[in-house]
Amino acid sequence: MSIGRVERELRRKLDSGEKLFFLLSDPEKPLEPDLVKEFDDCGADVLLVGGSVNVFPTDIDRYISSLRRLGVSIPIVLFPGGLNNIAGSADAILFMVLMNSIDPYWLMGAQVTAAPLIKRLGLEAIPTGYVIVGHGGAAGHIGRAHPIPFENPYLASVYAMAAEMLGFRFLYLEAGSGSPRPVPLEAIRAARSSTEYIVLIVGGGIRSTDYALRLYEFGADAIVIGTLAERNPQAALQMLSSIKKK
Ligand code: 1GP
Repeated sequence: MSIGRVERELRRKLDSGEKLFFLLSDPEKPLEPDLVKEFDDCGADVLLVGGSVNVFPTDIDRYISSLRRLGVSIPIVLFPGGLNNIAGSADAILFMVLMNSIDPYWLMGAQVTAAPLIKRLGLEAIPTGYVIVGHGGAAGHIGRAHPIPFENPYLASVYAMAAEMLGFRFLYLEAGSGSPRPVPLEAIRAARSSTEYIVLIVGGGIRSTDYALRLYEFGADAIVIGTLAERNPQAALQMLSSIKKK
């Protein structure tokens, strides 16, 4: 499968040494379009939309068109919490396998059901291994994950190796939205040192700029910020500008 426009642009930025910042907006309680515009103007690289149980694709399309009307130009990538999160007005979709789910639905059932829809909508699919670490939050619960324990971060390496061997181009290590603890640095190191080209995304419970910067030092390519942007947008904007200054 060829690499699409969104992924190409992200890879170009990574090749030039940039650290990527993904803003997450949950369409059930979306970030205000004006705020998303501020993040866009400050250099956020992607707006992830999704992760919701209680939305229809039409809600997501309406949200995206309100962002575009305001001049938000950042790539909008779906981060699907289920088939109900697949909306045609996005630029791309993280086409994910929840690698440590114990439920065949999240390992292959959802994907085979979603694939023809994604094709019909003409969405760019970004093949992504999704791995729940520690707390896991709602994603871990809905996805029936068997999380990597916080105490055994080295286990991230075996998922990372398998992801790369299976041909995933992205790996997303997820502590869960609103997690009391983020993914441990050692898990990032373990995943990074056992892979060659995979784009490593880390999210869940990231609250401080110091920790965000350390995640990149340990090998993350992109971090995802949701809760902080909702609760303390100024702190999240400051985090973004510190990351982009480095
Ligand atoms: C959740 O990784 C994302 O899927 C973001 O988590 O809401 O804790 O920033 P937070």
